[in-house]
Amino acid sequence: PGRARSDTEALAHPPPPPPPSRAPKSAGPVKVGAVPNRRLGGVHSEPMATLPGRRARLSSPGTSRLSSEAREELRRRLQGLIEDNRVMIFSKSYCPHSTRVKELFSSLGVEYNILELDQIDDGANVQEVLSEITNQKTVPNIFVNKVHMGGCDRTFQAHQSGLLQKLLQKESTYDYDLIVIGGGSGGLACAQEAAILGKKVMVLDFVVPSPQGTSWGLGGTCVNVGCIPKKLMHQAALLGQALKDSRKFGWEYNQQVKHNWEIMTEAIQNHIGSLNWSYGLSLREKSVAYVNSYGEFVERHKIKATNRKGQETYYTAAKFVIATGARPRYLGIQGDKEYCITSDDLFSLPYCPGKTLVVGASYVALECAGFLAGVGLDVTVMVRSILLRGFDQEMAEKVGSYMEQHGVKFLRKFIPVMVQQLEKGSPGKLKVVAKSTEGPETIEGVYNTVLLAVGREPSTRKIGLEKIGVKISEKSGKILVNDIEQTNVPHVYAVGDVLEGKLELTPVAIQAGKLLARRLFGGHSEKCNYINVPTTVFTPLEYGCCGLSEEKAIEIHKKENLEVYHTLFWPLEWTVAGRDNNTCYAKIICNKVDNNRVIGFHILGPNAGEVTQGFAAAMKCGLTKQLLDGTIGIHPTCGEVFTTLEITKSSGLDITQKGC
Ligand code: FAD
Ligand code: NA7
Repeated sequence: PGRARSDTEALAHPPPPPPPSRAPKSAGPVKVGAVPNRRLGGVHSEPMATLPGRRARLSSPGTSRLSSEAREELRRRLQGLIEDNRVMIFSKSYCPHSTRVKELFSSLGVEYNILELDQIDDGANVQEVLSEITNQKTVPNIFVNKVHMGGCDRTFQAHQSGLLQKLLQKESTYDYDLIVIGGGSGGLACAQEAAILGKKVMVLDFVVPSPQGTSWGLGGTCVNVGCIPKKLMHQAALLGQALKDSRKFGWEYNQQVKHNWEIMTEAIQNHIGSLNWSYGLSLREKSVAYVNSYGEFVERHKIKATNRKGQETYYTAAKFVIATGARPRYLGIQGDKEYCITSDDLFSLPYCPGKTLVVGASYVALECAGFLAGVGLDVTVMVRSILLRGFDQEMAEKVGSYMEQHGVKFLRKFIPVMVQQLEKGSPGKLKVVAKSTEGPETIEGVYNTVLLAVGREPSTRKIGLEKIGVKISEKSGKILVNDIEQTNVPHVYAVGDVLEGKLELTPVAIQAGKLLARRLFGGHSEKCNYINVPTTVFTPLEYGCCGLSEEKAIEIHKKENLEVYHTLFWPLEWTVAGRDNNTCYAKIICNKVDNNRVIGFHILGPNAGEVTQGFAAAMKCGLTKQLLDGTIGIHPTCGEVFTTLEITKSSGLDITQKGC
């Protein structure tokens, strides 16, 4: 028997799904094949299917209420269904001719997709546009391997003459089942999973050099210019702090302790090189074709791949995943692209950056400022408005004030307006002119390096999306997808940093990519859950969190429905070392009207990421304050503080620690 696939799956942003009873459900094998785009054409003579009293009306082309834009969009959707399905039947659930055709394909054991026009809101519009495409006004309207068969009679005639069987036998004319554009966290995860599921997969990955000329290998942002080098440089800074602490623990050393940027960078780059190599190997092992070329759509199912030498090759695929990530933004002021660097350049900078101005105040900015100061550099952060936008602001301010107390300077409410080179060199000298965001005041400063960390631009504007009609947000440039990461063009999907309104984190991209491949090719239905994703800001005082910030919790649940428990704490390791008491901080936000469920988890302290990870799993399981109180802590650790939280913020009681 054949298998009817849900048309809501094939239609991006479809109208409300019809009742589940509409599609005959039966098991069936079948690999989809396709032939080049040809159309038999011809007017079909079957009468339009009707039921007494339920006559479907076709609006005549002249009186159509569809705007030309909506008509174009609908035409694209239908074209997508026709191209993406081996057998596509436009039908009406009550039409006996449609039923006969479905029975025919079922008896042939062929998978088919149906769109029941009487069960969708825009059925009449679909029928109208279909008649423009096929010159056939009636249903059923059938396509086999992109060839227009006609209606019921013609399909049966084709079956009798053997034409139908011939059409069904045609193999896919696409080069690949799946092409993934972008070999970073999300793209690699998706490609490898699809290959494991037996699909023919290609990944294109190409790094456009930064304005400073930096480029890197396979693996995307995280491995090359993100999480990995960032955390390793943070570790370099932590070791500097540990060296200072170690004297208190009895370590004696006489050598002058200083940090060597070149040694650190070389070691980190070597590690990254080994990761690039292992990604390539892993793709080969799974028979994923890897092409080091820049991909851009030229047709709905065709991309152009341009390599470093400018050679162009064309590839086709049944489905595409866009995972092109994002790149650092520039300010658009005089001197920024010429003289400033970004995180794309910092981690492989061949010389110590020296006195550094970091522009921006989100987590990339503060993390970089933190480890640069941690390895002994003179660092200033220029903040336009607030620290760590989007994060809990009480925590953000604590992160900032710790950095300030440990040598990082903050220039608040200023934005740079010009960067000028005073001296060339490695590093050279740059003059920065900045103006206040609150008045006419301008200031000047001289730095060796200016690091811009003012946000990231999704890599979506130069990949031919406009040619195939994939919608992006005009403002952010990010791709709009539904809850199955499908764009408005049904065979094109997207994961990772390119997605509008989703978290820009490596594990999120990986999870979304893997689950997408399983849904597309493995018969799974699990969707990526973007709720309660934990994250950590690796600033000198690390900040881990999961769930809602206090501000967001108040906005969603109202202050009177919340109870916030908090405390300052002093990690045991910091006591003997003589480091700050009453600086580390733990806070949970509980929803009183939902069994005191923990909806926000926040910690400032050493190893915040390690602590947060386990609590995030507990939150996935519905963690409540009562469950936390019933959990026995591990002593002596930082995490145990969450099992003994007693003081509510609303009580106003003192949370400073008097002893150890
Ligand atoms: P990417 O990993 O960016 O991969 C996209 C790939 O596609 C790139 O290789 C790109 O060159 C390539 N590409 C682009 N266009 C094309 C094209 N047309 N053709 C072919 N290839 C193309 N996340 C965390 O979870 N933890 C962290 O600690 C963390 N730290 C970070 C620190 C920094 C400094 C930065 C910048 C990011 C950090 N992130 C962190 C975020 C994380 O790196 C990203 O969320 C993640 O890499 C996104 O994966 P992706 O697959 O969407 O894109
Ligand atoms: P974000 O999170 O977009 O933050 C950008 C920061 O840069 C933020 O502090 C902005 O201040 C600041 N900014 C933006 N434009 C300017 C100008 N013109 N002048 C001065 N300051 C500016 O970017 P990140 O790069 O830190 O991180 C992006 C993602 O990459 C992140 O989610 C990680 O997953 C990896 P604002 O608060 O808007 O005033």
